[in-house]
Amino acid sequence: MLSEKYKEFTKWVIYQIYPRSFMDSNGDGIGDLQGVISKLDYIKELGANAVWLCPCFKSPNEDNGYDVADYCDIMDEFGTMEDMDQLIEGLHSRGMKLILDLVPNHTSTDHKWFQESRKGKDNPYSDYYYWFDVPPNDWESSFGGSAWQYDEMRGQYYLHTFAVGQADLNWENPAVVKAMQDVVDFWVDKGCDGFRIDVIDCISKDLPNGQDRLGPRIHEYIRALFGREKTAHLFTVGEGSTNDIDDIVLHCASGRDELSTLFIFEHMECGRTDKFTPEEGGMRALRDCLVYWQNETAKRDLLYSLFIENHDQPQMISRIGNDRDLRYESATDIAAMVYLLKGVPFIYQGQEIGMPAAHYDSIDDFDDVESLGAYRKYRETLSEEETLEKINFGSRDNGRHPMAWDGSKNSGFTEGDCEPWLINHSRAKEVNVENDLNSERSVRRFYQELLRLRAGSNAFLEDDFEVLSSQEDDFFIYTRAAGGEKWVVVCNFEKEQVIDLPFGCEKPALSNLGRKTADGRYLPYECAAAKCLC
Ligand code: TEU
Ligand code: CA
Repeated sequence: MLSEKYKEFTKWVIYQIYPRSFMDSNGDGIGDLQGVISKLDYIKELGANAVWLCPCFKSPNEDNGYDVADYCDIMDEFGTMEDMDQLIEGLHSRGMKLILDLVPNHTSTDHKWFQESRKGKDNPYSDYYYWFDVPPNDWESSFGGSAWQYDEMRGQYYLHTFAVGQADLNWENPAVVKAMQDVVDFWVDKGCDGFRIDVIDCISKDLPNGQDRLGPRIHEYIRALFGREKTAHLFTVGEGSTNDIDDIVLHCASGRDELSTLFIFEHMECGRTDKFTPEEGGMRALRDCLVYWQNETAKRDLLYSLFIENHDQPQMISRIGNDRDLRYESATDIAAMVYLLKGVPFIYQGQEIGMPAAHYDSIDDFDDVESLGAYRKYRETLSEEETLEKINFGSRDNGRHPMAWDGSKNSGFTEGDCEPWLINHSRAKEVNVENDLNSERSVRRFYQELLRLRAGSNAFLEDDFEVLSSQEDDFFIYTRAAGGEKWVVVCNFEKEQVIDLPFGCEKPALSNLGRKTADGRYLPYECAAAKCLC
């Protein structure tokens, strides 16, 4: 059984916002906090009760805010601290929570700590980062090239696991631990209810001798941040890279005083062999992956994070569904597969209108530092056309185009004459909030109904989870139950087929194509959830 605290968190429904691309309030082509404030009712009406904001702190934006230059100040383009206070107030007055994105592994090289540190070995900030006369290993940056960068001023190399402008902090230095605790406390005092923690598994390193990137002191550092009296109530979701259940237990078991949950990314690989290469059979793969993690986390009373997309991933429906003529069906079917399971739902902006992946014919239309690095790498061996195919398939920009609110020139994202900071989504004229709401088949209305159903019955929060389909089936059937009430969820895959059930059911309370019965002939990507008569 989940602990009481974790069970409470399964009632949270978290809407993830990429502020740069969500809503621009002042016509400069860049989304901002006032834009977010103007859409709080839109988010609440969806059925979400929490917002996770991707980093909104001062930053030169080499990696769109994941290169923080001041953790306790707001990015100029996004607004001011007054705007942030107003946002917190706007959320809390609606009974909603705020989750901020903490980036403890690295700072921007513009951060004062780095600017001081590079001045020399006797500077008080000297040991805030990893400095070596000669790179101690051949680690590569996640965005391509060496992870070691020579700094002229200091005359030494520093470590950057990500972009050159993202210098890794040295957590071995107690002053760094203290500084990051102060950042957390600053935001807790402001009313922040939780954190998503960027690459949390990276913060401990085995340098200079170790070859493993994941160092031995990780648990100690996480507790220093979140195992304190002041922080124990927070909801914390770590972004890690582990798929090892024992490792996840050590981070997330209740009583460890570390994290509430970790994102497990295994299902992101469904429908691809690597980030830039597609693979068949994605729906089956997604089902099997979800089943595995439901069972493993339930056995260990871990809180699981239910997510389909985020700002680092192209849209799932384009990878494993049919994002052309069955876009509505696949978007809603995948939502039913995932969000009626046990865990905390996260919904990424645009997912609620079935936004597909975008497509462009020129590399000039891409911005993301990872995509540009991958482009250079693939271009060494592939043609321009083959390379662009890969970049379109895997680019992080897919989820970062301006949110499409309507079909106007700049999709209702900005009213100014400025071009949006990133080119409009290539399908924004067709797929946008206005069109979705005007359609008989609205993905957003389906999400609303789904979240209402989920919030309305304990069956969707408790442990009881049973799978009725087999791995050979091209559909997914599972049940959820609590307190004598049992629900069945049926999600068909690509083929039209008859699906039988071993028990009778009420008329489906949720269905993407208006089904009258839970069993019988299912169209491609048709789904239903119904109360069982057993
Ligand atoms: O991403 C962490 C991470 O490991 C990425 O390399 C991720 O696997 C990649 O984006 C997938 O393509 C986090 C943030 O979510 C990402 O936006 C940042 O760029 C990165 O950390 C550095 O802060
Ligand atoms: Ca703006």
